[in-house]
Amino acid sequence: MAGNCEVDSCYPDEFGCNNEGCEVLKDCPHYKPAQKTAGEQVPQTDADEFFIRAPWTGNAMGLKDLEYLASLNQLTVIGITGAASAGKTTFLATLYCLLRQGATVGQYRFAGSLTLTGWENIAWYLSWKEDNSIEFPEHTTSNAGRVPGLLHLKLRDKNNRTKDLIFTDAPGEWFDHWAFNEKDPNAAGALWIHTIADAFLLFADCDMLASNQLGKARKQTRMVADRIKQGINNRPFALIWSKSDVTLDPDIKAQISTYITNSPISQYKEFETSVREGRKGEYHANVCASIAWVLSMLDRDLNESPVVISKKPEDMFLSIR
Ligand SMILES: Nc1nc2c(ncn2[C@@H]2O[C@H](COP(=O)(O)OP(=O)(O)OP(=O)(O)O)[C@@H](O)[C@H]2O)c(=O)[nH]1
Ligand SMILES: [Mg+2]
Repeated sequence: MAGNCEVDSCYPDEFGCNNEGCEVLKDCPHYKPAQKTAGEQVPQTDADEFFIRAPWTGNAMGLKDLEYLASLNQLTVIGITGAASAGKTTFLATLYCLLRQGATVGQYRFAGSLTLTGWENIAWYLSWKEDNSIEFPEHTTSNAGRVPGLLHLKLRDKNNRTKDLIFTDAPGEWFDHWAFNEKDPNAAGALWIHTIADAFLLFADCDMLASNQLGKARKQTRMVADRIKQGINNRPFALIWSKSDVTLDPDIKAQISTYITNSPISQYKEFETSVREGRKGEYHANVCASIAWVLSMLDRDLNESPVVISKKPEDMFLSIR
């Protein structure tokens, strides 16, 4: 049961009724307000039962919200994958901080987000603190609110073409389970991401690979890569060497690269990234470049838009003569 509703993925206490659309929750056949157990008082106010909420809170989205968003725009879902602590959430926070400072993703610029609070929640850790220190986002847990947290970005280019991207910020444990057993119930979320994502970023943790945990890190990276490659078809697959500020033996990198590319992948590329900007800002540039590459690969598969002879070629409707 999701929150106080019998219907999976309906969150009446956060968004109002998603399923029946009831404005008065107590009229909803599926709504079950929290029960009092012996000795426990569940405060109940009118506002708990009579409320109309905005369709989003700005927080990371859940699956139901994805339906809402998908009904408005064509979405590109980027599956963020990799073992626990591989640097996935920090990468997303870095991407957001860079866009916030005006960085571009290829020809695209930041043009909005329905999950600004969700982005700010993770980017806050990296943002400037009085003592000039950097903190890292918290470990993404399997039981924290909605998982995977879906983070939305709208990008726009000079010709006003827009892209709606969804990034899946999932707990690394899901991929650890998935790597060992595809059918593990704890891996269902990883399987879902694999099914619906339009492209994948796999995080290889340079810090762990450079440590005495090399064996474990290498095995995890290879196993998740194998899973991603199953049924990947034409979907782009980027390997992100996360935490590249930590020096990693090039031979170890070459071994992992060779392993992943030993069977053909139609669209594959590697990027070195870090929360630190690196020499001449290369690691930060690569954060944006990895997403730009994914978008360019996905655009390659699209048909060219027809040329419209008109003063306003970007608007097909106004172009009708
Ligand atoms: N040196 C270095 N350490 C990093 C970097 N990014 C993350 N870390 C470290 O790695 C830890 C985990 O980073 P997260 O971004 O939370 O990793 P995650 O993949 O989201 O982890 P889960 O949520 O547990 O799956 C952080 O707490 C930092 O200690 C980086 O760019 N460089
Ligand atoms: Mg995380």
